[in-house]
Amino acid sequence: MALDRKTPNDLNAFWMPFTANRQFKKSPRMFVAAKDMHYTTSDGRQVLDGTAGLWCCNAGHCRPKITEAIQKQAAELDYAPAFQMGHPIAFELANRLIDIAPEGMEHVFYTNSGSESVETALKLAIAYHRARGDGARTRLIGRERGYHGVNFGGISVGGIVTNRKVFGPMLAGVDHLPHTHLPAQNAFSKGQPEHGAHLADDLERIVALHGAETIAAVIVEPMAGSTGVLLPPKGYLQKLREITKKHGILLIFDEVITGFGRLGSAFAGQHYGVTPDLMTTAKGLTNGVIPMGAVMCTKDVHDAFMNGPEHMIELFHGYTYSGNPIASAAGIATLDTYREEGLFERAAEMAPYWQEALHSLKGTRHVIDIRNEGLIGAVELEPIAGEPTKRAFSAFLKAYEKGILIRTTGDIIAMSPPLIIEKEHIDQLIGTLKEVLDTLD
Ligand code: PXG
Repeated sequence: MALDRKTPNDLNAFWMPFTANRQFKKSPRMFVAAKDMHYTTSDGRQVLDGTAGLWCCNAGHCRPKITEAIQKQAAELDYAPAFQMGHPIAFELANRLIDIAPEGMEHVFYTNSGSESVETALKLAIAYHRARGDGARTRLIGRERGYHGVNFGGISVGGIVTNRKVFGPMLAGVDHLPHTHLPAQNAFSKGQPEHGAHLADDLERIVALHGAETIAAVIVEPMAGSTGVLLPPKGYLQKLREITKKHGILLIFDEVITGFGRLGSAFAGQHYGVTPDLMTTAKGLTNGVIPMGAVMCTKDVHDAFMNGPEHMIELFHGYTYSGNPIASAAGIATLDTYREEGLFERAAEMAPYWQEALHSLKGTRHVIDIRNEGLIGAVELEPIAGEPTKRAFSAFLKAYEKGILIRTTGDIIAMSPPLIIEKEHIDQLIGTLKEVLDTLD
């Protein structure tokens, strides 16, 4: 399909998110269709999706069940409020989510994105303590290199400097754990690295500094995706859980990327055997097709709010589109697709092949580390001296020309293909990436 408008000025109005706008608009890369593992470009090429869109199309593209559910719902009940009114499928989806969530998660609060899920979870954490008469617990602890979306709460607890430094002072009362990247000890680890569980002990230092009675919650990605795939060292998450529990601090897992099968279990909480008090999700919840997020929490968190007169609203928070009917229909059809096709199990089955293919890149030019877990992989490149990010961005452009879609962050290439990926796709993805790296300056 040709683009309707061809002059560069026609691309001007859309200020593209997280994009080198000027570079893009000089030589645009346009997708016009997608099916299963592939995108079709505006010049008619097939591009293998090595990233499941932006880590969200876990079941692949244009899956019939999801498409049909959206079409049907749009024709039947397009929109209905969720403030003081209900519609059945939002409840049905919540129950379905709890069915696959880690043991102990019992309630679902709907949002429209990962960023909103994070804001919701942070607010819930602070309000939870207040509701229990522990109102001094307002501090939030994030982690260096963490990504928790782009809203003010999320960038405050987040730890990616480019996402923070130009936006002013942000939330007060935030502190950060150290990140878990120890390349000197852990480079080229397959799966979880051996070293670094002790980094969780830094929480004790933070507690000693501020006083546990001022801390509401710790938020971490169980496996940090956006920053370039940093895995939790063995034992690290267990320690975080122990220390938070000991001090009455809520633990929030940001599962926006790790949720819905990416690691071979429904959620990272199950994969790593650690259950948080709250978890944030989005992306794979609707296969990325309709914006939707969800925060899940324990009975303890939820029930703390359920007091006072029954006619009173218990939590003054929510979005116009919380539990939107079409998004809910997409969510149910997505969960059906995951279940019917056994996609979480499939991710686990494919993971060893993925790991070996990925680590076959060891020794390739520029490669200084390779990391993997489930159907996630990262290849870290030696940056060009004085020009950080340039080498990986060149790799991204060349890869696209050669028919594969990868993501880069800094000088790290990240991949997270749809869970329907076949072995020959893995071979193509990794083989093409090797060709790209071999010919890169
Ligand atoms: N938390 C985590 C852990 C995320 O990865 C968000 C929150 C925010 O979600 P929304 O829906 O508001 O974008 C994310 C999003 C990338 C990439 O290539 C990662 C994200 C989004 C876009 C690109 O690493 N993660």
